[in-house]
Amino acid sequence: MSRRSGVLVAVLASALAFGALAAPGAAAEPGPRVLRAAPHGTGDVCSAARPCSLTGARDAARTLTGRDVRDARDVRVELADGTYELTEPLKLGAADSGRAGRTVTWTAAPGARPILSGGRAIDGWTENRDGTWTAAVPEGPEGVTPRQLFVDGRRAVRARGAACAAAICDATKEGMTGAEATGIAQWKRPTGAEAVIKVRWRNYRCRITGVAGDRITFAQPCWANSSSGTERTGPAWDSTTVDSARYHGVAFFENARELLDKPGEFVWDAEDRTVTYLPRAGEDPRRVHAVTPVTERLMVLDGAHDIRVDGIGFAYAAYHQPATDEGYAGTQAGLTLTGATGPTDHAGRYYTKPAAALTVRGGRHVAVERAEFTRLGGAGVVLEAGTKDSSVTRSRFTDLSSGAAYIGDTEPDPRPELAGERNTVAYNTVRRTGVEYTDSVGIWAGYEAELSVDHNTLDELPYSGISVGWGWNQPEARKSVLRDNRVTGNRITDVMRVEHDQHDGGAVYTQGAQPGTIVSGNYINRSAYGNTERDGNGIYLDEQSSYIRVEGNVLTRLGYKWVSNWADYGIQNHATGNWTDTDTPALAGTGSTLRDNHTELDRLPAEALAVARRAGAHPERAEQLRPDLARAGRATQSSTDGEAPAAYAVDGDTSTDTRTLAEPGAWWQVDLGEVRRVGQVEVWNGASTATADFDVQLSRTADFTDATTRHITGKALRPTLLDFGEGETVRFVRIRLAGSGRVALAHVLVHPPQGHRG
Ligand SMILES: [Ca+2]
Repeated sequence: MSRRSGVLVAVLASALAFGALAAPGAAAEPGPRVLRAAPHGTGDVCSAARPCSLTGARDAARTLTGRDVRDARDVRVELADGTYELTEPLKLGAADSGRAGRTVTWTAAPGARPILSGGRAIDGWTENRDGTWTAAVPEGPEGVTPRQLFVDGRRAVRARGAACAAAICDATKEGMTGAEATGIAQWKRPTGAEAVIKVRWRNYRCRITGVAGDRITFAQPCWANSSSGTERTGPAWDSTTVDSARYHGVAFFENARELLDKPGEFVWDAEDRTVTYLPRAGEDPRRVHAVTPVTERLMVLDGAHDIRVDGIGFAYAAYHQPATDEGYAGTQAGLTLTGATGPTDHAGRYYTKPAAALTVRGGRHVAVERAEFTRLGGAGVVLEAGTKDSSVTRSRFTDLSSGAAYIGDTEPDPRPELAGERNTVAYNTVRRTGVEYTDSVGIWAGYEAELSVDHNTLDELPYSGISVGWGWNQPEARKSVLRDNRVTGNRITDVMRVEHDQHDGGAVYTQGAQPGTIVSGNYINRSAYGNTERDGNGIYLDEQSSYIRVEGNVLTRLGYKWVSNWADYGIQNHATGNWTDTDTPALAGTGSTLRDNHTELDRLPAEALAVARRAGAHPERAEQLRPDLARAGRATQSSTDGEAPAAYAVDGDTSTDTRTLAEPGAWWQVDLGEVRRVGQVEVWNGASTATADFDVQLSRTADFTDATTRHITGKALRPTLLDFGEGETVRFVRIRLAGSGRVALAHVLVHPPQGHRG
């Protein structure tokens, strides 16, 4: 194309875009004014041939939204395909908003998948003799301090070492011991490393600042905020600090050259300004595309209204706080305690949210649709500071260091303009979030009213799935704006994953009195799968959660209670018409009820399967339960300790446990009544007394002379699964200790082979 015709096309396109060719006097509604942006766009024409930058398009849009109400038009900014590398966020405010009922839409051009990126490429890798690669990291204007590294899109792991038990890494308010035993005393640069600690639902990460003999000290205020006595968390919360009795050691130290020993790990050296990476098989230093997140927020809408953000990707946004001396003193759900001082408060009003790629503050009618959030160092999206009537829908969140969506604020009784109201999070897919900050949740909401969390799919999460409400019954929090929230039709699978060692959560978690709130039609399958602690609840109405209805949910394969309302000050909660394969003790909340629930199921009825399949962002298959032959059998055990009879393992309720006396060869068994074909046995360990190092025996005869025996080393899980393929033809199933001790079991299921009725 000649230069001249190119200019002509540009002029035509821009004329079309501005609607200048519309027939004079046409009665039809004028179409939107269209502006176009591209990754390398410049100037202010904003046409297809001469696209603008993002800020250029924003500034051009300001002149088009119409200063005069009669002149108001919709404006559409179309982003061409490609990666928009941002060194600062794209900021939209009141001046960038739709006026007089009009909307400003930021959208992907037809067929395009534009991505806003906060990443910086790390290249110029050189190979070292030991097989690692090293690259120099340039000083960026905002300081490039790689905390995450993505190699060809795949997250590398900050080099991490082994766990260190509390007996060695003994923590106090001043720091901890263990420098000698862990080898840290000999590390070349221990002050680049962090200790990663998990206590119950909390996660802590503090950088080492000094090593003296066996003693290690940490950055402040990180360590002080991770310790007891701050008076800035709940009164009972000092039982979950790093210096508490519940601290059980360091999960791992990370980011030291001495820890770099597994393919896919990297280490950042702040003194040399280098990244060193141990490549995975098949990676070539001349060809890989390595990216580190640098820019913290990619899009910030502050005081904006009537804006749609549609079809845009957000990648490689950073979250700087954890790399500073603030570190990451996790309080709950991905929020942290920051600052060396702060108001005394027990209700979590001053906790700090994680940084998010897309931040909406004080928004009105902001709609985020079909966005893709991936490979982030922090969270996906935050709607806060009184954002109302706004939504995040049909978006995908994958591979995020923190949670996907944080909606609302932590002030229980804000001024009306600062209250979060009528927001919607619906039809999103949240998968593998909380990769680094394992206390974070998929979708969090603070003090919201009329919030709808509907038909989201959440999968593979370290802690709770959806968390709505705040306050822990503290006096500061009892008067709150929480009300009329809806958690409906979500599909939540594989949450509270065992390997992350975070406890005391659930697929759906609530706090606070929330009149009019309903949790219904959700499909929840597998929480704390394999854990032996009392943790992985289905729907967890924690503390003063009150006036919440739990109706028509399907809850299967849970580590603990299908619904939990343990506090007598969590009042008037009502669970009815739910389907589950376990049972739960009566709700402890004053005036709370369990009524007409379908419990202890070993098959889901068609109605429950239909609810399960409908849940989530897309219809999906639901896991049918397998028939249980043990349920109709006769259970016995070698002895019984107190009120813990053998029948508790075949009662269909994982919250009741059997228990024998401590004795040599203690056993529990079930007689199926007749010879049956057995394809699988599930052993669910007792919740408070664990069974370990035992044989599972299948036999045709009561004397077990012909038994098939499998030995399990270590503790049973919840559950330990034993597969017998096409099946063993047997009548008795026994669990027998190899040594001396107790057998304590929550549940033993005996299934026919897949596809058999037994
Ligand atoms: Ca039981």
